[in-house]
Amino acid sequence: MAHVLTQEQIDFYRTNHYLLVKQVVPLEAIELATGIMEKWVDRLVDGWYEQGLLTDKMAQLDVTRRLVDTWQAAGKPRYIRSPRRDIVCRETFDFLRHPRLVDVAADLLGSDEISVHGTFNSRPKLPDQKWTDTPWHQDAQYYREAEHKHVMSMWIPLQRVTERNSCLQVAPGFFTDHLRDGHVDDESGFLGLSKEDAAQLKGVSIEMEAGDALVFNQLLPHRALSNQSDAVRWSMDMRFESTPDATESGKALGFVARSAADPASVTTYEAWLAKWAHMPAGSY
Ligand SMILES: O=C(O)CCC(=O)C(=O)O
Repeated sequence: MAHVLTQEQIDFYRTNHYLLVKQVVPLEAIELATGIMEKWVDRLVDGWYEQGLLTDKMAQLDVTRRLVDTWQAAGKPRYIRSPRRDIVCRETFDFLRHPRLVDVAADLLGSDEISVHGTFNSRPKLPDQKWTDTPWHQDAQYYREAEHKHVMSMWIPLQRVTERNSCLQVAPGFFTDHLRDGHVDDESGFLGLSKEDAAQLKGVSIEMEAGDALVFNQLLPHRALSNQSDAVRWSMDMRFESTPDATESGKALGFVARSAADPASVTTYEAWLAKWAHMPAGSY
C-alpha cells in the first residue's frame, strides 16, 4: 500500500529510474534544512573572520545573501564543497528521517523497513566555481557494492532551480543495468563517468521549485549544470535503502529510520551521533 505516491509515479520510476515528485517536501523539512545551513554558514564566516579574510561578518544578512557577500569579500576562498561531517547534528538527523521523505522512499523501495544511507550532502554552490560542478556520474560509483542493490537517491533544492542556477540533468535509458568505471574529472576532481561514456548521454534538465524532490536509483547517470546566477544554489541530497538489503557502506554511517516489523530497532540520535565521533571535522 503506497503512502504518498500514485501507482503511476511508482511505475514511472521503475521504467525511467528517476521521478520528479512535486511539492512533497513539507515546510518543516525545508526549515530544518535552513537551520542546518545557517549554522554551517556561521561557522564558515567565523573561520574567514579569524583568518583575517573578513572585517565584517555581515550577520544582519539573510543566510543565502550572507554566504555570497562574505565569500566575495573574503576573496572567494575554497570551502568544503559538500559538507557532511560538518552538518551532523540533531536537525540533520530529523531532516534525513522526516516521515514524508521516508514515505517516498518506502513507496519506491517497496518496503516499510527503511534505512538512511550514510552518504548525504549539503551543497552550497556559488557562481564561478568549476570545483563545485558535479560531472556526469552514477551514484553507485561512490559505493560500488550497490551495483545490484537498490539505493534510492533523493535530491532536494532549497530554492527554485533552473538551467541557469545549476539544476540537475538526468540521462534515462543509459547504462541502466551496469555500473561504469569511475574516472576522476579533471576540472572538479569529482568521481564520474569517462569522457567517452559521458559523450553518449542525452541529458534531460529537471527544473524544480523548493518543495519538490527528485529521486533516482544508484545507476542513473546525472550531473548538475553550472551555477550562472549571482546567488547560491543550495540543495540537500541523501539516500535510502531497505534495511534487510542494506549495503555495508550504507550502514557504516547510516541509520534505521523506520521499521514496521520491529519499531524498537529504529536508531536513536545518540547512537547515530556516536558513529561519527571518530570522523574529523571537514571530512566526508
Ligand atoms: O547537487 C549537486 O551538484 C549534485 C548532486 C548529485 O549529483 C547527487 O546527489 O548525486
